[in-house]
Amino acid sequence: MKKILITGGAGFIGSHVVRMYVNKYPDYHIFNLDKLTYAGNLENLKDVENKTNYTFVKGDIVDGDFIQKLFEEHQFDGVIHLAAESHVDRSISNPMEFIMTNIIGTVNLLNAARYIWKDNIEGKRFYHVSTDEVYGSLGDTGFFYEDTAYDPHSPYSASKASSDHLVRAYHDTYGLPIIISNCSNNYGGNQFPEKLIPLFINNIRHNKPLPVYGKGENVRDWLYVLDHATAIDVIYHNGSIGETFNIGGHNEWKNIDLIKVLCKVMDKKLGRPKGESEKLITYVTDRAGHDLRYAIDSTKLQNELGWTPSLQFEEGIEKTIDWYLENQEWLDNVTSGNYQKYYDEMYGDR
Ligand code: NAD
Ligand code: TDX
Repeated sequence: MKKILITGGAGFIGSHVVRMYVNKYPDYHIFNLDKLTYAGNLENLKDVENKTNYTFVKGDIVDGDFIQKLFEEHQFDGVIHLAAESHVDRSISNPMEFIMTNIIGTVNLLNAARYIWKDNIEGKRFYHVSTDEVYGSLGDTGFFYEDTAYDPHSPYSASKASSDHLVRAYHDTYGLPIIISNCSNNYGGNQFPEKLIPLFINNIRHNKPLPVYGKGENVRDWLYVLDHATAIDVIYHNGSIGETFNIGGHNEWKNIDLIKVLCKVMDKKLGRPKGESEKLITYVTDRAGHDLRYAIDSTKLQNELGWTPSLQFEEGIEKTIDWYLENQEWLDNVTSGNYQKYYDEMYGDR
């Protein structure tokens, strides 16, 4: 039985990847390693927690000794590395956590994989999940390609860029069998409501202001989270060692236009008069170093590995809103306590 370590599996994207792997590959044993920060939530995985091919391990990737022992004990055949501090605004107020987890944590995993695979790399894989934000910001036109030069602007994207470079360096220097993907903005169920879409769905639900940064003119390329999970699966199994793949939906939205769609669909779902939720839109101080536009060209992934996104945005956003409305208890649980304190610090003066 192959042993696959998925890091950050209790988070948003990780939980969808863990579920897919546990159900799709009964001949793999999936180990989910997660520190359970504010963003990690085992409720996301209730439906797979009793499966015989699944094990949860609580632990911190920053703890190098612990990681080394874990790898020695289980002799993993593959790693899919998603654990990270992932929210740009938090990286602006507290960069150090991002440096520790995203950079040091990644190097600890690379060192441990290098150590246990030193005599045999046959069939082994270290898959590093990264973001399009490493490429920086685009103007009104153009796309990010796999060979676009890195130009990160936030502590978050700089820490992810740094981890990408280190992963590549371990391939070039030590021959570690790595693969990297850089994906655009994900949306879907189980996303912590600090990111734009679940935050605004939750605020509309509570009739709270919708804090639009700047003029709302920044553009993001949105991909449904299950399409990202499918891409990870295809790349993990069929991508060539040492390669990078861009993942994106060719689905660009100006923030303000996307927010208006959210408001319209929420009005319909909540039985509110047309235009009611839009009244909650509040323009606030822009995010520092706010990237104007992200747009991914995923032609390589489509041509070489045959992956395409399965959902149109209109369908995906409707499914997403339905998920949050059907899982209001999940939303209430994650928005209490710790999160509330963070929220007040973040938006209290805006
Ligand atoms: P998330 O914040 O929802 O989840 C991160 C998970 O990592 C959490 O479960 C958390 O507990 C865990 N974690 C954090 N620090 C840890 C540590 N030190 N040790 C062990 N576990 C730790 O993030 P996400 O949105 O699911 O993103 C997952 C990955 O995908 C990240 O690497 C992120 O950079 C990348 N990514 C995200 C997006 C997006 O739109 N969300 C897009 C492209 C790439
Ligand atoms: O309250 C808000 N108001 C607002 O206008 C928030 C939270 C965001 N925004 C804007 C900022 C961005 O232009 O919405 C856009 C999306 O913001 P986020 O959801 O914070 O995502 P982004 O900064 O684009 O980064 C996301 O995509 C790439 C993820 O958080 C990263 O983890 C991923 O790597």
